[in-house]
Amino acid sequence: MVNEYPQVMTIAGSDSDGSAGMQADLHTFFTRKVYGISVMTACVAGNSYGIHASVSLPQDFINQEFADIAEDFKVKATKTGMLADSALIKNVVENYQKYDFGPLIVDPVIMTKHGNMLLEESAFETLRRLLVPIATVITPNFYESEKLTGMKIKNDDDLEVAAHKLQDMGAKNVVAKGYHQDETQKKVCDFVLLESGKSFWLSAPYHHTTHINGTGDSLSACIAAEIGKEKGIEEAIRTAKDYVNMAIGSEISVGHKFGPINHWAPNN
Ligand code: PXL
Repeated sequence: MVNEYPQVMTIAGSDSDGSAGMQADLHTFFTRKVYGISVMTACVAGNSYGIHASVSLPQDFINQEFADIAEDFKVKATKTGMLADSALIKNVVENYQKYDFGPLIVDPVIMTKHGNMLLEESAFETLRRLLVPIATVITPNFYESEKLTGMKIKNDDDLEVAAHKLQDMGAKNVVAKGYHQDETQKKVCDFVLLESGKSFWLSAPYHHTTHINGTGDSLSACIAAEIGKEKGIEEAIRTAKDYVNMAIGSEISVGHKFGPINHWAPNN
């Protein structure tokens, strides 16, 4: 009996403060009861005040990470996070296509919530051309939907149009996350467009908290985890929205400023 236990992979950057990136993915995998495998692409030095340095890992090293995982494990679903630059995106796409790592959930990470860039602007086109078309599920936030589609999104109708554009660009299923910058808003509503053409809105309360680091990472990681357990795509997306909503709603006291979400909350 080899490789029976569901294994799910993240291809992402390490965030030294543990709140986002690969660490948030692994927290999510752990609490969703899948075994987490990780290809590290980059490392970010930071804390709850912000990000202060970042480096990309050498391509040869990343190739070896992929080869070692492919040789030994049975990955049932994969997600991407921070891919830093164009060369790294190309390398990751080549490696993903070389092996069988299951469906791909793309979190098109461009910028942190606090304005630090995690993807070079010159790589936006590579993201559009190479990664969006192979996404089983793509989970852009509001800003990323604008950057990927070139649209200015002003309302719910625009978000629906953006989701359709992303599907036209090749992503099979789209979770276009809604606006959440307005302190007075009561809800955060995400638009979901499935491969079948079915679409619906998912809404959750807006939480007044500074502890939202890792929200997007955890949403896409939870979708990957559920798909890794052979749940359907719609169920995986609904579970992930509930999971992240509960994790945002139950603050843990870590760090002085912008803290993490609470990955234990959904299991309490
Ligand atoms: O949450 C986006 C994100 C992704 N990946 C890394 C990060 C962050 C945000 O801080 O540090 C490595």
